[in-house]
Amino acid sequence: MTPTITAFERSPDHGRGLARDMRVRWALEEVGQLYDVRLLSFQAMKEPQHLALHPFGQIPTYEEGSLVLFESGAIVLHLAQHHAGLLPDDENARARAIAWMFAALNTVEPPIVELGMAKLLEANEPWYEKRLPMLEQRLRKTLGELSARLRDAEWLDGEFSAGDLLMVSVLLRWRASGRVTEFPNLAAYVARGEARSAYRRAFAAQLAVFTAASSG
Ligand code: GTB
Repeated sequence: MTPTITAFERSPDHGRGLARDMRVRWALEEVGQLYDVRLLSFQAMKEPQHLALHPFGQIPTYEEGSLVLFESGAIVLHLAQHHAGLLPDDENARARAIAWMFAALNTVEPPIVELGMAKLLEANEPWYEKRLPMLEQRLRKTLGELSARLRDAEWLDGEFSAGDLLMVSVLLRWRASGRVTEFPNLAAYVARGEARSAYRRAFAAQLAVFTAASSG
């Protein structure tokens, strides 16, 4: 059965692959699973039909037969558990790869998003100048720790896994800020992820959606 995911009809990132359908598309491409995409406007995301699938009215969702999932991490984990290629067979290595998935979403993504959102939404607020260095320092600390663990390894723990897929996905938003010279090994790690053919196919697919919406 071909699963269906949801994505922005017109992504606010202008096709840069930063919206969270990208990580799901990438996982689908890594495991060789064909998929359909249902595109949604911001308005449609908040309507009852979509809220029945996603309690927070967001993208992405994943529908496969009677199964409906939301949360990009849960979707990637589901794909990794049901297809070969994104989690190691060894039980302990598998548990560690899943730990890296949680680390990406629970430890690394929050300070990246918080800094980005503050820059986007709070720049004119009286507290901004005081808050910014604190957010930057918090992110620098986390990235420094990740960088120290990765060193010059190709991936976080042996072979490429769903942990790397999510970590690279999360770091792409940091990379988009342009301030990557401080952690060259993380920048190189992100570039290795982007060089994977599955990533490139997923990126092209989401860009095609934005390009079509812009030319229409
Ligand atoms: N925790 C959820 C998950 O991982 O699936 C978060 C899902 C989420 O934040 N979805 C966003 C959404 O639907 C799209 S990805 N937002 C609409 C809404 O909440 O009303 C977030 C996103 C949006 C835009 C950019 N960008 O422009 O760069 C990057 C990321």
